[in-house]
Formats: sequence, C-alpha cells, structure tokens
Amino acid sequence: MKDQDYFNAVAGVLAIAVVVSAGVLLVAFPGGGGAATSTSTSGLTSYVNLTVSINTTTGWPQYSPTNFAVPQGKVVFTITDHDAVANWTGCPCAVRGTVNGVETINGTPYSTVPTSNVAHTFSIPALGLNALSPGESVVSFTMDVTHAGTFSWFCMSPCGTGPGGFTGGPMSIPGYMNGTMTVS
Ligand SMILES: [Cu+2]
Repeated sequence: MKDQDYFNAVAGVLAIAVVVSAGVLLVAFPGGGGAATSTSTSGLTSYVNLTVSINTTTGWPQYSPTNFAVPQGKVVFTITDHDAVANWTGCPCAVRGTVNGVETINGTPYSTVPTSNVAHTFSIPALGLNALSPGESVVSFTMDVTHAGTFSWFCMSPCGTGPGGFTGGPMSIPGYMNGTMTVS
C-alpha cells in the first residue's frame, strides 16, 4: 500500500470514529491533504556527480565518491564512466526507479540499456533504483527522493575478480562498488 493510500485509509477510519462517537456528521476529511511523506514538496533539485575510474593502486574500477548526502527532492545524477566497454549477457537491463523510467546515455534516453555495454550499475534496492553504466559513457538520470534515511547502493554487474565476477576485488572491498546515500 502506498503511503498516500495508507493515509487515506487511516483518515477514513478516523472519520468514521468521529461520526460514531459524536452521533452526528462532524467532519469531512479533505482528500489526504497534508500527508506527511510520500511526495516531495520542496521543489528542490540537487545534483550528484559520480565517476567510475580505475584505481591506480589496485587496478580495480571504483566509483567516486562512494558515500554522499542529498536532501529530499529531485536528485539529478550524472555518472561519468571511464572504464572499458563491457558486454554483460543476461543483464537485467531495464532502468528502474528513475523519473519516467529512463536514463540518458551520452544524451540518448533509454528505458532498457543494450547488454552489449554495461560495465557497472548504480542500484539502490531499497528505493527500487536500477541504473546502468556503460563503459566510456556519460549517464544521467533523475530520482525523486522522498524518504530520509541512509540507503546502500551497489554495483550489480559482474565487475569483480572472483569466479563469475560477482565477488572479489572491487565487489568485496567497501568504497569501490558499494557505498551509501544519506538523505536528509
Ligand atoms: Cu561494477
């Protein structure tokens, strides 16, 4: 149930309780106006610029910054990915959790990204976000961030050094392919 629906349901129960206890119709609740959390009302837009580059010490691809903070509202992400082009057969390549369900790659919008080049992903499971980051590309997307908290993000493409690529190296060491987004 969405927050707005929950609010309306609670408001409905409260309205009935008021009617029963008073014996007369006292209150007509407005349609959920003033619900606390489900939509951003600040109109604020903020920007997060991330890069993926090869760490010169380890040789592993690394997001930077990995831990960052944003206010609630619209957040425009730009990911500049300097890593090499990487085919990922079997990629779950649908863009999810962005405004309009799209990201742009070098200025072209995609709702599903071709598997022929998905070097990394930027995914926040708790917020339903899945953005794909092709190598040697610039990706942009907008999120409508409506909940405060600290949310972990992950790269979910097989860019690690272990068998299959989902473990090892940058996939196992914090600060390369995972981090946190703190929303205030
Ligand atoms: Cu990765």
